[in-house]
Amino acid sequence: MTPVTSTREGAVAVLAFGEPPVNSLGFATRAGLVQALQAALDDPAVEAVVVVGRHGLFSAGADIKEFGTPLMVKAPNLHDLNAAFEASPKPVVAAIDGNCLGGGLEFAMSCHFRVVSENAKLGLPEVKLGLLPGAGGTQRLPRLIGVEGALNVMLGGEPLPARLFAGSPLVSALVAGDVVKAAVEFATAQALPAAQAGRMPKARDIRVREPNLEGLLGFARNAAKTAFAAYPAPLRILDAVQAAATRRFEEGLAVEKQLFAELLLSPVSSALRHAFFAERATQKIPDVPESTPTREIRSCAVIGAGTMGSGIAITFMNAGIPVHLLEVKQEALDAGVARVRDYFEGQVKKGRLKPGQALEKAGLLTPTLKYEDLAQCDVVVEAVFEELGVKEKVFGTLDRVMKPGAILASNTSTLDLDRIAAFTKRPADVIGMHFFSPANVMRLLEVVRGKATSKEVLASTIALARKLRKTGVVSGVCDGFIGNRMIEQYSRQALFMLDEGASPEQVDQAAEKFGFMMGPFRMSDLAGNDISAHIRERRAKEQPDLVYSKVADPLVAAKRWGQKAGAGWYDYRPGDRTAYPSPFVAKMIEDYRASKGLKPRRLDDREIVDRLVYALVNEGAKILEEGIALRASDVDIVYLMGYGFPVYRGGPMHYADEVGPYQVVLRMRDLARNPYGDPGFWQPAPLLAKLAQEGGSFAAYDAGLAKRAQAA
Ligand code: T1G
Repeated sequence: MTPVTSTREGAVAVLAFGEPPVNSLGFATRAGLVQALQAALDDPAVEAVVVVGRHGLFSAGADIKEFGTPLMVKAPNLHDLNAAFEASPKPVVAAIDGNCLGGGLEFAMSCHFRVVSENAKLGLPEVKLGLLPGAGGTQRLPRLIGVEGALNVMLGGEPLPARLFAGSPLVSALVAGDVVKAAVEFATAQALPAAQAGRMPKARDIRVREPNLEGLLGFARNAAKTAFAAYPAPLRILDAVQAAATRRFEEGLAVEKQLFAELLLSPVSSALRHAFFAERATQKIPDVPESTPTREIRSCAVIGAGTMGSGIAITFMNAGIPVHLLEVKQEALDAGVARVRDYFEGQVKKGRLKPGQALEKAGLLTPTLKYEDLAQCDVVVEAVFEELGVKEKVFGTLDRVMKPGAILASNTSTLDLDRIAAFTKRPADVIGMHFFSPANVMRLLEVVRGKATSKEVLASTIALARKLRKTGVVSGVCDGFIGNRMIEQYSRQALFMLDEGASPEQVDQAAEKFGFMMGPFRMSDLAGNDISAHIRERRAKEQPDLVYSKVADPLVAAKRWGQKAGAGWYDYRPGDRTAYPSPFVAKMIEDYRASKGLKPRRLDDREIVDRLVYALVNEGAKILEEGIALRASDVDIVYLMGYGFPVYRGGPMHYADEVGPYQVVLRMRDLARNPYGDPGFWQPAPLLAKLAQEGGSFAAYDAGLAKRAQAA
């Protein structure tokens, strides 16, 4: 289908435009629209024009896939498109339904009138991509709805219900029902008479009236500097709006163009656009086409009512899926049920749920001590102790009890899923669903694909993740899958640096200055030092040659499990989550260094950050070449959504691309000169060394994925 078709309703030409999935304004659509408008202007029988998006929406804006390519600016670009429609001597009415976002709304604002469905959503989400509306939005929107409203739209970046703008020049008419029919009637009854009377409303002709401009902008600037310190776009939006309010339209447009060009080239925008596509790419599994049949999930069972189990139960309940929650002891079951109940009561207290809704959700929970009660559930998620013997018992029982076709999922965070699957006679139905704590909050779900996992079960689990409002990232089977395997190397470097002379707070501060939500030691105190110690013990047995610092052993001996124990790497005070540097820990580290004959040295922030981040990059490259992760961008999503990596840096692999694999490898050579710890670890992964040598990138590696999948 061509990007634009033109039909006639009496003297009104109706231009229907757009290509699936979101009618983005790529070159073909822009050229088609300008051509169709010109044809309408050349046709004496046409007196007015209506322009409408296909597929039930107007447009999601510029085609982000064109960014960084010549197509993005190829004439007619978005400015040409908007200028053509705004200059039309025949009135143009935009008929808006569904999403009308970004460049789509900028296009609509260049039309003379907008007839908008009451179900439509209008927005300028560019700020979420590290950009500003770059096709006149910063100049037209303040003219149509005022400075304050325009700032809320542009700084918030959210699609907003069109009814919020009813009564402003942005919405000429808010309608129910068929928006095209309403727009044609509006064109005939209102737009034409206005045009004939010489009143052709153009946003550009409206003067911005904001008596308290400086105050408003000053307040917004301070807020932006505090809340978005690492993001340049909000401040540039304020600069562009200031130009809209104080300068002529064309001058303001020139300011906007300049600021947009700057932001487009910024590393932050590159990172945010990468993250946008990376999240969507995770849903594509080369050998599991979208047409793969999936099993319907109408009910679920959760084994284990501990912190994870109750969090997983809440996750399913929030998605409206009934849950059977099983424990082996009444007391543990009661504690789990109480955790679930407290959560929903908390949601009511926070005003996120009405009491009736909370009751309805709570009604989805059926606690039980009997496996037989689970038999008819469509999926069961095991969340018991991280020990293979315990998993064996559970899966042996599930294999006996669950109906044929039930999906048997393990929430294991590190154990070998293939061995777990082998505890059953139906390994094709076994898969890993690794939730991140708190399970009902963290959006990341590692979907662990075992050797025997069927494509149908994999596709069903990825679809289930979406239903649970999670981003499912497929991982192969290895110790720690993607996230925990990489965090292991990150943590090893953190501990080595304590041995060598750093303090926990110094390492954490350096990491948090880089942008991590939490440094390694604060994160360990939150997750529980007992858990990391247990994994270290197991690993030390399974991989005796893996060098570890033992500096943390006294911490474990002293049961300083972290926040939950009121003491960990830091000291904590009752009711206060502040992490206070701990004299106990300082002495513990000092004693450990002495016992190893280590003379502490100064480590600067750069060394701390490079060792932490490049440990992730090097391990991530190994995970990629082993086929554990499908893409480098999948690894990035794991780190952005599961481990607090700064989104404005795009994830560890994107960050390595920004620095350049060549520079990363060069730096790793420096780090390998340090004799302490595990210099051999800094041997670049073969894939990383190859990219460095060939001037390649992880992004290019990902682009080659489709070809590799075909060749495989
Ligand atoms: N350009 C190109 N592709 C896009 C796109 C866009 N603007 N928006 C979505 N897609 C793709 C997406 O990658 C996915 O592809 C598919 O559409 C479905 O998306 C000059 C510079 C509209 C709310 O930021 O917020 O205009 O995975 O899974 O959940 O001022 O898409 O199928 O291959 O998200 O129904 C500003 C971004 C652009 C809007 C729909 N606009 N999009 O959500 O589907 S910059 C945006 C969204 C701009 C001008 C500036 C959402 C959505 P694939 P999806 P969804």
